[in-house]
Amino acid sequence: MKYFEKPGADVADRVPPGQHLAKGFPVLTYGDTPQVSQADWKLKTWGHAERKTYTWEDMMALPQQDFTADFHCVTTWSKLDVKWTGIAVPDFLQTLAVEKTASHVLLHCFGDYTTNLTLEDFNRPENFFAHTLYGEPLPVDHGGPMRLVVPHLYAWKSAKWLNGIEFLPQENLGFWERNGYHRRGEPFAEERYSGR
Ligand SMILES: Nc1nc2c(c(=O)[nH]1)N[C@H]1C(S)=C(S)[C@@H](COP(=O)(O)O)O[C@H]1N2
Ligand SMILES: [Mo]
Repeated sequence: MKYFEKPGADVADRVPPGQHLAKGFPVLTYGDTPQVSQADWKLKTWGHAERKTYTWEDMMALPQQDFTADFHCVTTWSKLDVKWTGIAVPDFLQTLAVEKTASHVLLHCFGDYTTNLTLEDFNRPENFFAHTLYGEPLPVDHGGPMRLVVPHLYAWKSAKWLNGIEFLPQENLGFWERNGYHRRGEPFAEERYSGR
């Protein structure tokens, strides 16, 4: 069986160094897969920002957009042109008062996974909250009912089963970042591990 494809010349410049194209869309989860219905799903914000709770309906009332994005897992597989639907992060942040002192976020998930981003890496128009994958409700293995997607960084930053955004005046490391992964994780710079 052949699990990986060699990138063709047409897409070679979109595949970061040390990465291969995956067949299909692998699932990568640390620990158990949380089962969360749309009715039970809630997203909280706290820290150096307004304290709010968004329900599923609140998110559906925001502008919805289709996104096509490349996906790079640090374990060396990439998948190009993944098709999603969701809410752009800047559109979401329009609805929230963030304090000037906030410079970083720590993303929280059902199941207690966390990952960190600078506010600058979080608040980009190509980042989005995804609830639909290839026109179908986001499968639970891929983070359904709602996940974040941050295409410009390794996919461990794309928090599945997202349920909280903590706004911070400094960098607090997330789960993998505390366990040796790079604090930022830019695939074209091969920022895989922290070197500690
Ligand atoms: N909550 C949560 N989010 C997570 C993970 C996880 O274990 N738990 N794994 C991360 C990693 S390492 C990758 S590569 C992607 C995998 O997403 P996928 O399973 O949809 O391919 O999700 C990221 N988000
Ligand atoms: Mo990953």
